Amino acid sequence: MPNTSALFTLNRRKFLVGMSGALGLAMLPPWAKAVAASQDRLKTLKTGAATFSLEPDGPEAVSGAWGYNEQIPGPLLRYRQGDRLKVVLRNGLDQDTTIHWHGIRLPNAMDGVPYVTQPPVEPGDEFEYAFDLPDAGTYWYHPHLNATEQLGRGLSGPLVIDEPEPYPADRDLLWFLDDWLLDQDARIVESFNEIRDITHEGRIGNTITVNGRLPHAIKVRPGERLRVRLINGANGRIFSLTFGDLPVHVIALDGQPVEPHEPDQGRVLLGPAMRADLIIDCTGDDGRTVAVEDSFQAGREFELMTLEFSGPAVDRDDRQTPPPALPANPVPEPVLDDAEQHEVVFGGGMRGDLDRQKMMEMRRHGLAWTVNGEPVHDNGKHEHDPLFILERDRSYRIVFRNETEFHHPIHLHGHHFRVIARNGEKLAIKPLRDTMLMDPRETVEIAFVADNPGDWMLHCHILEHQVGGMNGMFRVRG
Ligand SMILES: [Cu+2]
Repeated sequence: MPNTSALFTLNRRKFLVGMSGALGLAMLPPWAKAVAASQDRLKTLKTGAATFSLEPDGPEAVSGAWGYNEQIPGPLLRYRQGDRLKVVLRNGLDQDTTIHWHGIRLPNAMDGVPYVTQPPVEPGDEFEYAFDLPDAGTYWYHPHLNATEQLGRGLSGPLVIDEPEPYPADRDLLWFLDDWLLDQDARIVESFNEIRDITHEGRIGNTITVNGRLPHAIKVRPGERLRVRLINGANGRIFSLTFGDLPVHVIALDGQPVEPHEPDQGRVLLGPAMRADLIIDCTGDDGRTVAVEDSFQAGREFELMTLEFSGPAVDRDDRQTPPPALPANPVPEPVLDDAEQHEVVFGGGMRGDLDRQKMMEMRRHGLAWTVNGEPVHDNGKHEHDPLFILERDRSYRIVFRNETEFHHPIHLHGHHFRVIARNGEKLAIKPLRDTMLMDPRETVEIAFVADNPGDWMLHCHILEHQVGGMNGMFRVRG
């Protein structure tokens, strides 16, 4: 087992107890039940205080959390492709909120960005979201207002849209990953928007959860083919996951189908807000255990989940390898030949290129990052001009230039884009995404059809970077 001491200082003991406790139980993962029971569609999401235990029936509850319908993570919303989502948001917080439906291609008025697409939902008020769901896939929802605190306290949940035909896997699992900054009494540390987090890699928690629980073991059958939907709901943490020697194929990224392929160097890299649908073939015999490990930070590796093989083997003779592709969603394909190009340059942060005086001045206002040379203050008042204005239904190339020493998951609202090149090298597989993780100093080229009119946000999804200036808007003329 890798060294976990750096990460689980607080919960290491409980974590180990939890692991050994889980080993003896033949239990279904909680999400297997939630998924099966989710067809009775929820109509209301109410924000408010929530308490949750890091272990099932654990005596110690996390305090200071906020949830939708008192659940951590929020309730699984599950629909079929083409369905209409109708959700009333009731705000039980003592501050404004909204819901952003991350990755859903929806009308601008439903995008949940305060002052841009709707007024903020004030305490005690409600707002009805209603829109069609054009794409199947794995998505999530969360506030788009005071996001560092509201997501940091737990407001976020999964949204799954099923393909018309069920995918041929034995089980469909969902792992909603999150991290929490807790003190010794399992209280959420209330130091949101710390300048150190803003200028570095965001707020990184000291406690990891999968579906609101500490890392734990689940039973799998020998030979079982799992579809695992990963969602990274953390404010700032990036995951880099390995799955022992099990055959793993990526079949979707950010909800959008991709040609099934083995992850690059065997690692699934997941920045904040990013999703991946994996097919994991549980090769091996009864009694085997395989660790799913994170090793994004050298020296801070930890075990995220454990797969315990038990029971009679699943017959795998008729299995296709690689696994079959998901049917494509109706996303328009950009035509690159004469596509107009725009560039967005991200700067700032610790050890960046900004001059010292500008950095000091920005810091005085809680800012550390620039978009095309200036910080864009996320004050919720929509006082910034669009970075670029696009004509409806035309194809565009956007070049993102990362002139910083940090990773940034850049998210575009209202559209999915093809990632076509990284550092000038054309990609063999050009995934459709809504969030692209840029490496430090990397240049990434994307392309998309601007088919959705409105003012859309374009920002880093490390929430402390967004609040620290790495934020922007682009306009698609209707
Ligand atoms: Cu960032």
